[in-house]
Amino acid sequence: MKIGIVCYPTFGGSGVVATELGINLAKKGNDVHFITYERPARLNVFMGNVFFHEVLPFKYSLFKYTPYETTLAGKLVDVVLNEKLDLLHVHYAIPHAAVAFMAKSILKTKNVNIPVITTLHGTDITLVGKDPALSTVVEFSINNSDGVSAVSNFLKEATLNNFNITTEIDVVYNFIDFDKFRRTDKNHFKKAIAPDGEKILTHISNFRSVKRAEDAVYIFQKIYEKMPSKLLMIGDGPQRSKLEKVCRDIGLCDEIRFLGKQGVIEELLSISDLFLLPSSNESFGLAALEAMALEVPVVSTNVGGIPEVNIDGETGYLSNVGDVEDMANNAIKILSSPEVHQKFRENALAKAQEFNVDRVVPHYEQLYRKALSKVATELQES
Ligand code: GMT
Repeated sequence: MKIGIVCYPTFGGSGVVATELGINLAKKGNDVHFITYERPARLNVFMGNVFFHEVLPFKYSLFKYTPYETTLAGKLVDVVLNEKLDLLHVHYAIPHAAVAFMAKSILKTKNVNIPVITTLHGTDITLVGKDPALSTVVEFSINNSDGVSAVSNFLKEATLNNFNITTEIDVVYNFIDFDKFRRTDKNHFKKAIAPDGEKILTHISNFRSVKRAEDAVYIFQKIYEKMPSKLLMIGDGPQRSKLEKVCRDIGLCDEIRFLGKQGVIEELLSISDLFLLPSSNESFGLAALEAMALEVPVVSTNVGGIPEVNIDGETGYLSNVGDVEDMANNAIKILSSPEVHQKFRENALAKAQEFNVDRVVPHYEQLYRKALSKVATELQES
């Protein structure tokens, strides 16, 4: 099959899922065309059947904003026609689902009926998408997709509750490629970060307010009072300088390391003892799943789709949003006993295996087949 993938090319979860999906579809022999404004951050392999089409900004003095939607639609039409794509899979509804609808409509005038699959990832529904400024467009473009998936049961329900949805939504979870995400011995690295055997706690996010990364710092402060420990803050984003100030204010700059955006997070997770995910909203929590795949238990909030991944009392613990005290106590409970820690590690890995790429990617392929036959039936009927 020849598949076009549209996504945000950043380290954010939707871009990661889209890129890993594309790589795995290519491994299965499909031609995969990424169409986006930058090479996706996780697209760091060379494969003969993976292609990247950059959507370049179009500048003109009249434009206050670059008309990205228009240039993306133009590029989609061009790539579908010239590369003879069989389907388009767009990740994150805004603006990708609406742009795909535009491209599909243009292509229909050229006698090409391309199936469009939309994958909903999170804030495209729960935060940004339900804003009245965008909601009618989001609803329309979901209803006019040929296949729709959501990354958790929670997100599917949230979509049905927030919008008037007339199309079927399949739940296709985030997944893990265990060829890549396997714990490796990085003891030399661990020694550099924690020379005296301190516990290593990790938080990974894009430091947007929904991630409540400052809670990770305050949770760490409480853990540090009880046991020698270090905190790795991985990623970057709008809250970073505020977070660095918090670390200075509480006098823990030497114990908290800001590592910025990292490409090979599996190595950093390989030296981690516990993962902190204090988000106020999370439709799935890919970062938690990646930690669990590397045998790192997760202390998180209990919102959104997180309980579908992190099982309370088994793979980690769940607390109410903002309950820093409870999250710190839970972390201490896990880290204080090597036996308890080991049990949580094993459970985390076992749960992560349920989201193995080999189990999840076939669900996407099934969605593709369904969309292709829907469009074929439409053609026969027209
Ligand atoms: O929805 C977002 O905030 C953006 C998106 C991203 O691109 O980072 O994250 C979402 O998609 C991930 C992959 O499906 C999920 O694992 C994250 O839970 C989800 N983030 C939120 O819901 C906040």
